[in-house]
Amino acid sequence: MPPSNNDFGLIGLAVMGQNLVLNVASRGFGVSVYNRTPEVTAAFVARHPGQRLFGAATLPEFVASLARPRKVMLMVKAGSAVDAVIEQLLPLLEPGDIVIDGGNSLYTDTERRDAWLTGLGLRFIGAGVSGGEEGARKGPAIMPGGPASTWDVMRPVFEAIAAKVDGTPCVVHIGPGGAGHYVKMIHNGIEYGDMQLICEAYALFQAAGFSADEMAAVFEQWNAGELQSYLIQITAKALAQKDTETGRPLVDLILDKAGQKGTGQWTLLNAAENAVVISTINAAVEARVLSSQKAQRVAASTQLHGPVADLAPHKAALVAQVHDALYASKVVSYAQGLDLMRTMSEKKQWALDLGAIARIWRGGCIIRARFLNRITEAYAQDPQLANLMLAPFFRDLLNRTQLHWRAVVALAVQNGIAVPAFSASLAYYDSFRSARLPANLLQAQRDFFGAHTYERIDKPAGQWFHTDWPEVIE
Ligand code: NBP
Repeated sequence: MPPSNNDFGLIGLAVMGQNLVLNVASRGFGVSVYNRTPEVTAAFVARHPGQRLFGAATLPEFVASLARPRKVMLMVKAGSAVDAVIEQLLPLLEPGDIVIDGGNSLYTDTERRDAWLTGLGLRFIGAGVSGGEEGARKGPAIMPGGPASTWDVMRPVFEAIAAKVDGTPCVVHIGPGGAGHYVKMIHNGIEYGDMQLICEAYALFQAAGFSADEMAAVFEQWNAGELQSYLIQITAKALAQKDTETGRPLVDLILDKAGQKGTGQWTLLNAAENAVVISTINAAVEARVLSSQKAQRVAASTQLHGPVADLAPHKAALVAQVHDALYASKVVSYAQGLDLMRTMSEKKQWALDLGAIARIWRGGCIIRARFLNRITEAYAQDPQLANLMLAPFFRDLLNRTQLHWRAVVALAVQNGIAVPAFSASLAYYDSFRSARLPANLLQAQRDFFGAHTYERIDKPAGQWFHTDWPEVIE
């Protein structure tokens, strides 16, 4: 006899869905599951006997197995599949039922779906879920958007399945509408930045002649200190991994073409729309794009000249210098991501709690890291903080590390090693701390060719001037 009062339903039994279901079931909830391809459902349920799992062969059977108000989570491929599943569910649901999209949906799609379902009397939550397969199974970071009243209903389930750090669940109500998926998008953008910064450290160590094992030891050591993070930890393990076929370090055999699924590009587009600088994430996305142009790079490598990279003489000093360059660049990257979230929060009136967001990112998700505590503390001290770099802890850190950071970027440039994220972060830092930038000349140029006018430093702000510039004879 099929159940009629299961607590939770999940549609989409691929990697994320399966692991999330096991997580929910392990917390004592009765879970119903459905997958478009029914064989997947049957095989999944058969693999997990003894759990409170009900595998429905049809959607009506699935919906009928759930207690009211029904709580249905979608873990299907982002995009049109989400709309297709919602369309199929609509005739089966009743007002008050809750649909949760846990995939990586674009936040504007979430806003559209929120208006659509709310208009039909249903309740909708767009929830970012981070942590990949392992996070889904053991506890992800969850970023749910939607109305606070719907969050109240879902809170016990979300808090039970989320990762815990110091006993605190890595989930918080992010804000209304698309806020949850928006914050997940920024999380992914920051993840791009973190990964690229680590890869640039790796490139420098390689040029200095470090073996993969030596590098693994450095990352291992860093993981015991201020840079402790999941990404540093897995980097150490990835570098230490040997290929079973050749015995060589596996990383040496992996093709240097990076893939991407689009959340980084979405973040860039959003930053451009809001005129917010996220140059570290930008550099990271572009680095992946350039990496994918392998054939062109191989052809260019024989035609375009650069210095022969030799950082061997710097090997001893490099570990401490690169550590600081990585740390400082990471701070800049987070400062930029937080600035973008603050800007969007004001524009959309989401009232994002940036300190709480940093707190839930401490566990479960890919960017989990020790230093996120410092971000939470910074916003606790000053909720109106304009830029993370100005919080006392981060200001002191940047002041302390900037000389090493410069040394690393200079060394990289002199040796022809591309460090786009290190250098973009440093340029942001130097621009941000410059009381005067060369934009005065830029204003002169604009006024010269377009009569765009300019303000003067010796006259009150808001007074605009135009000069009759000399005629150009070509
Ligand atoms: P996928 O993104 O690969 O999606 C596969 C699932 O979608 C299968 O269950 C498939 O059913 C179902 N599906 C598709 Br495709 N089209 C459908 C349709 N028209 N109607 C109904 N079902 C459809 O799965 P995933 O990697 O587990 O990711 C799920 C979501 O979580 C995605 O949005 C993803 O971006 C996000 N996410 C993934 C990760 C990760 O590490 N993988 C991490 C964080 C977030 P089928 O079996 O019948 O083909």
